[in-house]
Parts: sequence; C-alpha cells; structure tokens
Amino acid sequence: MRRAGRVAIGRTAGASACTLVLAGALVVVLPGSAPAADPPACGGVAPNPSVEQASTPGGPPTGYVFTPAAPVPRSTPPDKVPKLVTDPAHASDGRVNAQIQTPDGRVSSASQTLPAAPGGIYTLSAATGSVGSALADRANSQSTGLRFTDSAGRTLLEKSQNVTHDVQSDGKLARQDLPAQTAPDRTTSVVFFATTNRNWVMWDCVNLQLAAYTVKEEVQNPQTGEWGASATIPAGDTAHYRTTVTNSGSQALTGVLLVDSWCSSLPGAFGLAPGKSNAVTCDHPNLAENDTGHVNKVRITGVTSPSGTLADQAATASITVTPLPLIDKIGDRVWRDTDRNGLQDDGEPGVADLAVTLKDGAGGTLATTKTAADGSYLFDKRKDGTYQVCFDVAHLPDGLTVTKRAAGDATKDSDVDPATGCTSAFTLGGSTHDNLDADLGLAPPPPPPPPAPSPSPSAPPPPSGTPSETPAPSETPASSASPTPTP
Ligand SMILES: [Ca+2]
Ligand SMILES: [Ca+2]
Ligand SMILES: [Ca+2]
Repeated sequence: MRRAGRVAIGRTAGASACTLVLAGALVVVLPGSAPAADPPACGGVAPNPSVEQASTPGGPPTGYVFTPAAPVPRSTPPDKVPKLVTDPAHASDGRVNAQIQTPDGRVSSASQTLPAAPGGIYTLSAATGSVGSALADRANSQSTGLRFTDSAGRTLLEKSQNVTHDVQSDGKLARQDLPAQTAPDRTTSVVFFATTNRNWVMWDCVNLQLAAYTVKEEVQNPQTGEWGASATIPAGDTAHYRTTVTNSGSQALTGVLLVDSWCSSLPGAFGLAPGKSNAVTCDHPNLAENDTGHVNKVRITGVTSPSGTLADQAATASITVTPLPLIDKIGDRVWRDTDRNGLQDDGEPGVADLAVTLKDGAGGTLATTKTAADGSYLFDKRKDGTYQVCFDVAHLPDGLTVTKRAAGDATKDSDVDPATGCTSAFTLGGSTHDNLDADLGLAPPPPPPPPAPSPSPSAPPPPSGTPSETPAPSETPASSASPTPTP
C-alpha cells in the first residue's frame, strides 16, 4: 500500500504531476485495474534487477546504456528532454524504479546486457507502466523486451511487449511476462530493453530466468597431465577424455545425458543445480596409429528445465597419435631335439633353411625369413602389437617332426603346435618389447624298435655266417684218417 495514490511522475514533472496526483487519486479506486497479485520476484540472471544501483541519487540505473532521441527540437520542454533516471515514484521493489523521458514522437531507449547463452531459454518478467496520457496517444510506442544479436551486431531475434499498465490507475507498476524465448545459436549478446516515444516508460524488478548449459570436451596431454582441446598420444596408449557440463543459467537442470560412442563407462543422466558443473571422464584405450586426427565428439542430450527442454549440444577434442617405436624383436631358434625331450640341450644343433613366417594378431602375414646355419631367426624393428610365428613344418628335412610343446623352461622349450606349425599369439607392448623364446624343436625319427624278445633266453640266436663260424673241420671225412693198413 505504500505510495498508494501517489503518482507523481519524475522530479521534473512539475505541474503535470499535480494533475496526475489528482487523476491517480480518482483512478486508484476504480475496480478492474488491480496489479499482479504476486509480489514481483526480481533477479535471476539480470544484473541490477531492482535498478537500485545508480551512480548518483536519481541518476540512471547502473548497467544500462541509454540511447537518447536525437536531435531534440528546440521547443522541447525540460520534462521531455531525453533522460534516463531512477525515481522513487513507483518502485515496486526497493526504493526506486527506472524511467525514460523523451520528446513526443522521438524514440529514446535504454538497455542492459544479460548473460548470452546460445540455445538458452530466457524467461523474462518485469514491472512496467506508463501514464494514461501517453497510453491514450495512438502514436504511442512503449515497450520492453529482449533482443538477441550476433557478433556483427545483427539482430537475430527480438521479442517485446507493449507497456499497457497505467500507473495512474493504482500508483504501481504492473508485472508483465514475456513468453520464453530460446536464444538463436549465433547469439553473442542479449539485452533487456525499454523504449518509448512518449513520456514516460517506467520499469522495475527485472526478473530474468535462464535455462542454459555449456559443455566443454578436453583430452589429457600424457606428457604434462594437462587437459586441453587436443593432445598428442603414442599409439597403443589410452586417450583420456573429460567432458565438463556447466549449468550457466538460473534454473535447475535434470536429465543431462552424455553420449559418446568412442568412450566407455559414461554415467547415466544427472542433474545440475544453477552454477554447478559436472566433469565426467572416460577413456578410449589402445589407440591405433590410424586414429591420428580423430575428432572425438560428445553430445549432451535430454536436458530439461522448468522452462522446457534445452537443445542438444556437442563438443569435441582431437588427438594426434604418434607411431609406435620400432624396437620390438621376435625370435629366435629352430633346433634338432636329438633326445626328443622338448628342450634345447647342450650339443643339440640348429636346423638351417627352414621358412619362418611372422603373422599379425589377425593371421595376416607380416614378414618371412629362413633360419640361419645355426638355426636362428629374427624379426626385428617391429612395433608393439600381437604376433604369431609359424614354421614351414610341411617341409621338414630328414624325417624330422615337431617335438613336444612347452616342455618346461620357456627359454629352452619348443612353442609350436605340431598340428599347425605355429606358436600361440602373443602381444608385445608396455614394458615388453621382445619375444626371443619362440622356438621350434625338431625331433629325429624314433630309433628302430627294440628287437623282439626271444622265446628262450638260453638259446642265443644262431650265428649268422661269419667266416669264423664256418663249420669245424671235425666234419672232414674220417677217411682222411690214415687208413689202417691191412696185413
Ligand atoms: Ca526498484
Ligand atoms: Ca633336447
Ligand atoms: Ca621356448
């Protein structure tokens, strides 16, 4: 009820004010012109919402840019010289309201800059008013609203509503609600403005609720640990990503969901209070060399506010993948496992000229070689990865066969599946850059089967015709004996 019936307009209104006091005193009792029942809620993200801050008492409210009508006709009376002031006459919140005066038919306006959030939903209300004489003028044009502009200053969207409330009816400003507006994508500046071509447009209690968020995607530099828009990472390592979603408005957000097909283990939807951020990390392991230049994109979706659902947003971070160092070695020996125990023993010689193939994890051939005279072989200058070594066991010399596998000491045993001629797949990387124990043992044919056991050990096998075993001369005819002479 404060200032009920007091409708003096401005400090320079002079005689007009007296008239208005009388008019207001009459009008205030009329039914049907009650102001908005709710006390205005000033603030949100609007600076100086109650226009209480002013550089000097009665001076223009802080934070507003005034664009006065120009030129001003010589005949302009003092109470219509373009001016932006604060005035106690119709404060709806605090002590003063803002007010623009201007020559009839000449536009003066004021604006204040609001936070710019492309895609954000702006919900504005303000207490506004004018006086009956201005409102009655058909050429009257008084409004408040929002204007969204791009970096070149072009207006992308402007929404306003005419001021309609006559302060002479009740002595007060009346709340007006502007429908929610979504800032166009290229918005770089947002202002609240009040404009008039008649005395006076008045406002107070600007309430701007903003539903908005920002998203930032970063990737970690493995050298420094710092996060940025790009990073250089060695092949085989893991890319660590961080997505930061910030509620940049004044309203609580729910349903914030991150979608990133390159990342595992992202959380479910979450909420964000005004001003709060949530930083979510996720990894992409085992980078390949051809991942270099990958621009990872995270999408934010499902964000809901009291003013409505916000548009999806995306953010990216890129990586450069450095090739793996070519330091890995694979070897190293094919030997004759003379005693067929599956182990390389002293004196067991190498097997030369056997074809050896190096394969990748998918079974593709990477390189071939042959064993040297000592049975050794080597694939060097290899990058980290998964490998398999295969030997040409289909063409083994001398009736050799693949010896038993994994007989014991890995440095000495044979690693080859007799059925395939190949080792199992193995992976080099991390701290392991060689496998020189991929060996193949080749066993000689088994010795001839031992002699069949004799039926009677007491009967040695008959001698096979060695000269020494020729029949004894005892078998010479007895006639050789000297015959007995007959008498
Ligand atoms: Ca105020
Ligand atoms: Ca052996
Ligand atoms: Ca071995």
